[in-house]
Amino acid sequence: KRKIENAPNPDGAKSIRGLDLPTYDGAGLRIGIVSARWNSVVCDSLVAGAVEALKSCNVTDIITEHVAGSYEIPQAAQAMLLTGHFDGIICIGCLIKGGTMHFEYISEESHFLASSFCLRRGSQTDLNWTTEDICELGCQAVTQGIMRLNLDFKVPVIYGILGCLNEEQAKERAGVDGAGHNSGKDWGITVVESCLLTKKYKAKA
Ligand code: DLZ
Repeated sequence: KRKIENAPNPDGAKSIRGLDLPTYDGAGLRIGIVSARWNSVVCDSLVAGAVEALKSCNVTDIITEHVAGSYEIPQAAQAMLLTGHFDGIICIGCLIKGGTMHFEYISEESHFLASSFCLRRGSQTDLNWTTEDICELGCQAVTQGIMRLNLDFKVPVIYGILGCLNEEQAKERAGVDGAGHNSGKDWGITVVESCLLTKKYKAKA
C-alpha cells in the first residue's frame, strides 16, 4: 500500500487506498452524482464505490443521474446545481486514451468527434487527429467545466474523471472485479469533507 505523507489522520481514521482518510458525519447532506455511460463497467463501479462511501458517512439523500459521455457531465451537473437542492456533486466519468476502438471507428466517429471539439473551441478542423489528441481535448474541456462549477456555485463539485491509458488501467482504478482500488470511495469521502468545510465557512461569512 502506498502511504501519502501529510494525509489527515485524526482519531477514528480509516484507511482508503493507503491514504488515511478521516471518517466524517455527513448526515443531512444532499449529494448528487452525475455519471457518464461511456465505459459503463468502470463508471458503474465508481458510482457504487461513491455511494458506499457516502452511506458510510451517514449520507442518505443521494441522487444519481446519467449522461451519455464525460463531455456532457459539466452541463448536467450545472442543471442539478441550479435547483439549489445539492450541497455537493460528484462527477464520474472515464476517458480512455488508447484504443480498443477499431480502425473504422477511429477513422469515422473520432474524426467527427475531433471536428466537434475543434468547432466548440472555435478552431479549424483537422482530420489528422489521433485518439490521444481527442482524449486530451476531452479531458481539458471536462476539467475546466468542473472547476468552473466549483467556483460559480460555491459548492464542492468533485472531479471523478479517470483519464486512463487503457481499459485495464481504468478497471484497476475503479476496483472492477475486485482488482486495484475503487477511486469512487475516495470521492464519496472527499465530497463529504468538502461540504462540511464549505458549510463551516458559510456559517462564518
Ligand atoms: C466519443 C467519445 C469517445 C471517443 N471516448 C469517450 C470516452 O473515452 N469517455 C467518455 O466518457 N466519453 C467518450 N466519448 C463521448 C463524449 O464524451 C460525448 O458523449 C460525445 O462526444 C457527445 O458529445
